[in-house]
Amino acid sequence: MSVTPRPLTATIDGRGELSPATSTVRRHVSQMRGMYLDADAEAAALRDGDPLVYEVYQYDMPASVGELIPCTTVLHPGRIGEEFFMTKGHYHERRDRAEVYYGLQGEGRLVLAREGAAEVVALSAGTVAYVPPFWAHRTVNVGETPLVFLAVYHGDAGHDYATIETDGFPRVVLWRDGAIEVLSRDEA
Ligand code: M6P
Ligand code: ZN
Repeated sequence: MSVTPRPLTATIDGRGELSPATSTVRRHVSQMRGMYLDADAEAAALRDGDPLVYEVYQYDMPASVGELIPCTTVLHPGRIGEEFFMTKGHYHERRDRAEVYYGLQGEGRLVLAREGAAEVVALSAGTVAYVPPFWAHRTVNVGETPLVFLAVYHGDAGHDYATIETDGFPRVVLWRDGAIEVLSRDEA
């Protein structure tokens, strides 16, 4: 039985942690096996202490459409080979659910994909980004400090990671020849 939430206020501290939070996710390279292009670099990172890639601090709400779930993500700086640290990325299980991101710190990219189409937009402090229904979304930290952002999405949206694990994203964001490059995955 779902509980009707009470009004809530929460704070986001200087490192991006939402408090109070009811769930926390910490993803290391080992929890994203196969998602980076460079398998040798991934293996080296796993041998070299399995770095923490990102943290998510969420205040869970009932899984119904009228609810909104707030969460913050702290995506650490780093690379696996040429590829910048990134989130796993997901579609919403209910594909017609949208999401809003608000950038708080750092310099990143939001990669969006739908049926072969792809868009990559900048996400930094002060950016409001709208993830429309039906678009898969992944964030990438292209800077040297943590990328921190707030996300708000529908209570019943759900996360579909399996489709991304199978299909991947059509764009990759790399550090190549001294510059940030966005390339088609097939040509990278
Ligand atoms: C954002 C939101 C969350 C998501 C998080 C990490 O904060 O979209 O719903 O969990 O990013 O991304 P992912 O779930 O793809 O690892
Ligand atoms: Zn989402």
